[in-house]
Amino acid sequence: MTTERSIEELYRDDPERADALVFGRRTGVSRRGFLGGTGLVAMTAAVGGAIPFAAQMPGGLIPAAMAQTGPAPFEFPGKVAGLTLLGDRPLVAETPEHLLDDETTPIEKFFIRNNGIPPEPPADPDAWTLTVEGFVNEPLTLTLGELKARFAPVTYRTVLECGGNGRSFFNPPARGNQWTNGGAGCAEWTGVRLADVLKAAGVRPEAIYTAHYGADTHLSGDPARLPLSRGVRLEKAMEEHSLIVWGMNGQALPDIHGGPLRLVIPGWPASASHKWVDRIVLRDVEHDGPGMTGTSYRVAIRPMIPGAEPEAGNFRILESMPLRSIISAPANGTTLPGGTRRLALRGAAWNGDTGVAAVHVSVDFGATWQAATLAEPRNRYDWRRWTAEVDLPSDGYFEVWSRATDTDGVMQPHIAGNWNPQGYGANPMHRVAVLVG
Ligand SMILES: Nc1nc2c(c(=O)[nH]1)N[C@H]1C(S)=C(S)[C@@H](COP(=O)(O)O)O[C@H]1N2
Ligand SMILES: [Mo]
Repeated sequence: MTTERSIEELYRDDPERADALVFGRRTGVSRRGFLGGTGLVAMTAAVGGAIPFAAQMPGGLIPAAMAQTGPAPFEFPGKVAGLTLLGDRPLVAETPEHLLDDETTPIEKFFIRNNGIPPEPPADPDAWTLTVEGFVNEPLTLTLGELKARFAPVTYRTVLECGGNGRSFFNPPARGNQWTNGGAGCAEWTGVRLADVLKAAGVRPEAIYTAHYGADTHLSGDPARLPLSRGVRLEKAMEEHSLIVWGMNGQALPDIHGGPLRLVIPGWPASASHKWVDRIVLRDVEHDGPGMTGTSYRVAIRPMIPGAEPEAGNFRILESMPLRSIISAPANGTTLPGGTRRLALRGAAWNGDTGVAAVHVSVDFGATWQAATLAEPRNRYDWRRWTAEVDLPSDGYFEVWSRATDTDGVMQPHIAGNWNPQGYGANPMHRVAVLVG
């Protein structure tokens, strides 16, 4: 099979076929950039330098330097200009990996994911109400002011990550926003434990699932339709890190992030972290709101053929998020002065319900790996920041790869596996191109 040969061999033997194999004569490729011309020479010219470890590059991997198009310009009050706009109705914008370089993701860099139209900000945030009902002993309606007064406040730094994060790495492309790794951020969330509020309402023994409702409206303008309504198993809702939140990074929760009140259910798809939350219903069955059924937030039970028609009954709801690592410095496409032989790297790694045990980096397409130094997480569901220094043997084109290992010893894969129609769970190693000289 040709895919087992190196890119260099492929290009040497049959440049045209190599281009077809590597860059694909298929429609999905345009979003990842297009290389005109043929051969390793053209590839070298396109990336602007020699590829010293080209012989080790696995077949079928497009050089990271070419695996992208320029970001769409993005302007939004309170946000930096460098976010990548993925959609404007509803508004969706991700944080490029190099802007996830802070210990705690600042609000101005935090990704945005709306499914509908946000509500008008209330004149008096403390008058916002939250109702808890369904399988509870005593339905409860509390104002935000009462929530703050009645329950013990807590602050955790936890990752909020869109269920579709990494979707753009699927091949063939999966339906939905084409997130790279930036549908995630790690912020300090202040609020009260969801468990405390549910207990105050009295959880009945039949309750097994939550359903979340908010004040945003459907894009169609139809008041009878909900933009999104997801929920989680009761055990997850009762975890100590599952919060009802009014503060983000020490400030009042911004409108765009669900202010004045939202849920933060860390480790699970952020779609469960309902923004503008005003009602939580306890159910005796799994929730069936928009975003809970069909192939929405669902992954294949039996692995399916990539691109195939989904088979009814072969899907389960996505719960704990997959393992991911990013290189936040240097940025993809960085040029370093000729003669640079040592390079400092920074990044972050996180996963869903367990934790990160290690991060390794490679500058030779995974032929050799070196361990990064990990900072301790502040609390469960925090990300782990990492640093490393690597040697570069010469001038030329390099790719820095990062690969996390979780506390069960499971690593990130080279490519996005377990293809599913709406593209959940893609967590390949992160790759950043650098050019020396
Ligand atoms: N009410 C409401 N809550 C919502 C959403 C939404 O559209 N409406 N989107 C969800 C999804 S899919 C994600 S990824 C996160 C995004 O949170 P952020 O915009 O604060 O980053 O909010 C979740 N909560
Ligand atoms: Mo999401």
